Amino acid sequence: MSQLYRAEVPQYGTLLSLVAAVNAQVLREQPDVLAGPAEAARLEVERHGAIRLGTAEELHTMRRVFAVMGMQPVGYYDLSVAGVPVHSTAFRPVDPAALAANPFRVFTSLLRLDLIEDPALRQLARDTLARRRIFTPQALALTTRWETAGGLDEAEAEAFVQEVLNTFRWHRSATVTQPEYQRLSAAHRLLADVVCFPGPHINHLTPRTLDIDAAQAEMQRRGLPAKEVIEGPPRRQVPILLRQTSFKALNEPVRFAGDSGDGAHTARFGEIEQRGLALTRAGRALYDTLLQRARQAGPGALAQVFTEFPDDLDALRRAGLGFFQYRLKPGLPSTAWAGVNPDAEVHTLVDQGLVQALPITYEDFLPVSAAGIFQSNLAGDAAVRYDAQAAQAEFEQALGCPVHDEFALYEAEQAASIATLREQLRRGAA
Ligand code: OOG
Ligand code: NI
Repeated sequence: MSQLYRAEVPQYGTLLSLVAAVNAQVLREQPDVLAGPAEAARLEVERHGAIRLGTAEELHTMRRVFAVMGMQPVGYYDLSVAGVPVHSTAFRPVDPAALAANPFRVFTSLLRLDLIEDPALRQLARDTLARRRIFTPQALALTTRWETAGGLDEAEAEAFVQEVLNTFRWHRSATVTQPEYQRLSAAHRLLADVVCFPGPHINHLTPRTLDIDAAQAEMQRRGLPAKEVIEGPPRRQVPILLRQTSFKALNEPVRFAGDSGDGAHTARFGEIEQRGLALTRAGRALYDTLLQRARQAGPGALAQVFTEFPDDLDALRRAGLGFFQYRLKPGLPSTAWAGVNPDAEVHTLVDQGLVQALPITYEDFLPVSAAGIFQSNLAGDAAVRYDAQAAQAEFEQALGCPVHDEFALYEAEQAASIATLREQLRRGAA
């Protein structure tokens, strides 16, 4: 997919090379910046991407297809509150070993036709979407084979990847006439993007950078049309959650159906992200409160408002704001923990110098930031307001299963590391 996108969107290649240069510079200056060898190994492959689907059936099949690749739906994001008529999840690996090998995630949105007011337009969208098939028959057959046989052999797996790649390609030919495109686009540009094409083209890919401020400056220096502001928390000593910025979508030529003319569409862009510590529910609540306060205070208030958020790993851990993996400090002689209470509080064990706390990286997304990324790529739209409710139950019904609760996944990872640690201490102490 990365090769495909680089070929189709040349600016993405520029973005990759500038991110690699910035990361190399950071690693020269701060060799210990990554949590461990697993983090370092995955840095080069680390990406996320995004697609937007039109129907419940498409989402349902997409869930089956991603399952073949070990990717499961995590989190529910309601973007209607930000004027974008979709709700979303992220497909990603969930177990720590799979995440360490390759954490590729796909932010997947489903159009909410219930938020489109004009019934005739809603019908046009529904009818157009009902006619398209976004998966090749071979992709569907291989997905079914994986489900029934419990796996694919090497050749089938290779064929599966090639077939599924077709779903994410860009199509120059729209499935609607020019006047239809214009009606849909006038209601919401996102509606046109989802409805008017034969498939859910991947609309961006996002490498991970270790210094997003430097990468943003470098985008501007190299003439990429960068978004004005970085979404998410401000720059800090200890990065938390996720910071993101993008270059704006390209204007791409489109041919409309039935010889109704040529035009242009903007959908595809490039993004960069910097990931940091996964926050507990308490940490996230503090983040949300401060973010809201900063937005009310207006541009430029972010850094000042966030001085209230502890910016030191020990403080974050002691305050219960972040998730950590705990492990025995490597290289200690086994006599070091003789007489240590295996059930002592982990913070005590850290204080005694026996245990290390490694920050767990945030693998998910942020709804306010995602809305900012959407908006900056739907150029020129007046802000739309929806009087909508989150609709997680409907989303999960379309999906065919509940989404994972992201907090529960981090909590389980932290708890498993503590259980292993206590087991080791018990054995050492015995
Ligand atoms: C998805 C935008 C959200 C992110 O990184 O938060 C996103 C889209 O534009 O379809 O990718
Ligand atoms: Ni993104």
